[in-house]
Amino acid sequence: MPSKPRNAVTRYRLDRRALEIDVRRELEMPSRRLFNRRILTLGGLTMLTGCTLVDDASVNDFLLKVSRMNDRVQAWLFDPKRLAPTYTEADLTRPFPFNAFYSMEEVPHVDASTYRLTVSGLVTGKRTWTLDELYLLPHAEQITRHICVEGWSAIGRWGGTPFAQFLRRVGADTSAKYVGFKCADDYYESIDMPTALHPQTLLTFEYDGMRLPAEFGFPMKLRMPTKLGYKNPKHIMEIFVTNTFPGGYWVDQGYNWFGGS
Ligand SMILES: Nc1nc2c(c(=O)[nH]1)N[C@H]1C(S)=C(S)[C@@H](COP(=O)(O)O)O[C@H]1N2
Ligand SMILES: [Mo]
Repeated sequence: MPSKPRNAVTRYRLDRRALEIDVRRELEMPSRRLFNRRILTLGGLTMLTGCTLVDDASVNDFLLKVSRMNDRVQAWLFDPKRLAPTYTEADLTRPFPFNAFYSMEEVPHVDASTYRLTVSGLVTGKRTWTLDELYLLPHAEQITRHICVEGWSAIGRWGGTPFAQFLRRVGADTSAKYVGFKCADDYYESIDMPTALHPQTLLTFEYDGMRLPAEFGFPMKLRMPTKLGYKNPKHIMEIFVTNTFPGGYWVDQGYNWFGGS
């Protein structure tokens, strides 16, 4: 189990509503039911977290502790070999929904000719990559379901390179805890190493057989069918390997970090 990202927790502003949504979601997930039935009663949780729910601050603290506890439980429940469901062409959702923390008009337009992907942190191959170099990497495809916490899901077809192979290629320390992402908008994300190495985690350059359109994350989106939508960064500019908890755009506003689907 990864250790608790303690420092990160106290640093961040909390969004009470986001935390409540998170806790409610956790309670409803079938994969958590065993865990839930045993201890996920309000009384059980206050006991486990050592919280007293006397004021807003303590409710926030409680919800955040539940969320961090769930990070660890999810990481522990995560089976690195279990595959998310895949679908057929006939199942594709058309049109595929766009989502970001801004509207379609504000989508970043990354210039393909000057674009460089930076790979940094705990890797032996610190360098930048051009798109042409990235397009030569081994190719894989998936048709999977993207699930957004805002209440929609959609089946899409993505093409790109298996992320585990890419990490090995750049000499990543795969015993490190996190892989972090910086994006061309103000978005950032981080994931656990077992998910980074999962066989269905793809660094994608294509959507439905075409170059990834701007709104879906050109030049690349990390696609993980084992994680919720917000964990899948678009417009990736930098990938880094680290043991220091990097947080994420929504996580730092109170969303659950592990974000398994
Ligand atoms: N760079 C960046 N990546 C992002 C986001 C964003 O706002 N910026 N939004 C996330 C969320 S909440 C979702 S649901 C998906 C939406 O991806 P789509 O537009 O391809 O459907 O992107 C995720 N990755
Ligand atoms: Mo989302």
